[in-house]
Amino acid sequence: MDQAVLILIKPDGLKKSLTGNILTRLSETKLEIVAAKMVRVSKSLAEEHYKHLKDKPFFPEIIHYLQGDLHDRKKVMALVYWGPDAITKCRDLAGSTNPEEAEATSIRGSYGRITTSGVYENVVHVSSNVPEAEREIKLWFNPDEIIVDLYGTKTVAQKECATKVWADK
Ligand code: IDP
Ligand code: MG
Repeated sequence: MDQAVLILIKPDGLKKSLTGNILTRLSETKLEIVAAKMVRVSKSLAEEHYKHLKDKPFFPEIIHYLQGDLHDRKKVMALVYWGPDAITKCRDLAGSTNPEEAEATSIRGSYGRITTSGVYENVVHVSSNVPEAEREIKLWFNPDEIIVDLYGTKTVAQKECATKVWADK
């Protein structure tokens, strides 16, 4: 069954220059990349993304982590992969949440670490199931940033709104 999955290359992955390695590993899945962008992560986006972990003791730390505060890299790369069994394929390649328990050949097993304060710095995020993937993709992307029609859309009329465009030379 075709599925969509949100992948984030987290700030530690960007700081360690792992983008190429991670995308190469993910290309083993033969899935299609249907959206990609760099994102500066606001506190509210990070909190909404991890809202299911709100009550965990490590919640404040992972919000700082996703925002790039721990790595002086205030950005993540967000991608949507699409194709047969995309979620299982990408989660298998990513490996376990705890990088010390992740298979050594997995992305997290190869590149992740646990900080002295106990945060699992595991270089990538991968959606964990179909409803979570839909929730996360809708949180990180607008419909017109994705090159296939994944979910239902509607057209809304905008009242006068200011949009940034390129300045004349
Ligand atoms: P996942 O990323 O494998 O889906 P989640 O449970 O959704 O795992 O946790 C989100 C992120 O929070 C993890 O990727 C990791 O960075 C961090 N995290 C999860 N559990 C722990 C923990 O027990 N200690 C420290 N950090 C954790
Ligand atoms: Mg998760």
